[in-house]
Amino acid sequence: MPVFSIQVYWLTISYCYRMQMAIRRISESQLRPWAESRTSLHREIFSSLEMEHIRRQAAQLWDALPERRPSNVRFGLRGSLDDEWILDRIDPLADVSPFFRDLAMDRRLTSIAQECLGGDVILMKEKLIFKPPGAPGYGAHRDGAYFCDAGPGEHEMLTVALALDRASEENGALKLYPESRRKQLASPPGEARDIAESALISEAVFQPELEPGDAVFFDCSVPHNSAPNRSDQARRGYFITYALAKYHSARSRFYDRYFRELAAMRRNGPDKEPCFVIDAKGRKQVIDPDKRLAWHDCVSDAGPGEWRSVSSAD
Ligand SMILES: O=C(O)CCC(=O)C(=O)O
Repeated sequence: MPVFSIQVYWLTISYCYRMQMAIRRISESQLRPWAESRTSLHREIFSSLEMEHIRRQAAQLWDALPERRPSNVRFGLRGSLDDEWILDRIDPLADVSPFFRDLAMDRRLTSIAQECLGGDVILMKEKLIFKPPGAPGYGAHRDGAYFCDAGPGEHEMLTVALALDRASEENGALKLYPESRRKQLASPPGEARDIAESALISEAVFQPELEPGDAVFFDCSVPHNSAPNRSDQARRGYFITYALAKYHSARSRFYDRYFRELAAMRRNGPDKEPCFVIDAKGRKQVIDPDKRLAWHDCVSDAGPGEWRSVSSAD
């Protein structure tokens, strides 16, 4: 082998080694208690039988919802790895799906949320992320940067990510950085609410592999991100955010702003058609780009609404 090639070879090996060393993974057993890390992992909250039913309900809801088009801000619109626009989530869904509303209020979830937050909670927001094959990852951010305007402080809300499908590194499982939650981390240009990916490169990452029915809880100060789904199956997760019950109008305050912001972005943004959706059977369909909807047309009559609080007496 010529000397030059040997040098390149060693440089490559040592670079890869350094990058490997730079990624510090926190294992499940190393995860600190909630008070310290504001992150907590719970296995098998729901049984496999229950999860089968929940997955079926998710598939039916996705295929049944009308108005599934990019101008409907209820659906998350994202650029796929193939450079196409896809709809990858429903946010919110409690007003159109009694099943998912009841699931978000299930005592097995709310009791953990109450214990973590130290008081009664309300359902502040929820979304069903489908993350079909080829869907991009989510950029690094703290939920607090997006949610705090609704009232609660970042330690007065938490998000639970309930796995509907197995979540792994390959299909873009959630990555959390609990040890970095108090750090000032640089933002990327143009979005002060996000965190530059480069700021997290040497931070300790907690990326639990989740089985359906497992859930990870984290408060709104914990930085997180995820990679694209590079597998050939969807990686669905139900992300539910609870807030302390004293912020009883946090839900409507949050969604009011969220819908307005998204509607403005989609109205003024570049032409996003054609747009595709992957149906529950994995088939790709083009979405008909007909009339645009105003944000208030996108939610049912009940609207995202305000929700009764869940008290320990429930
Ligand atoms: O589902 C994912 O891949 C990540 C979602 C996420 O980070 C979020 O919704 O805040």
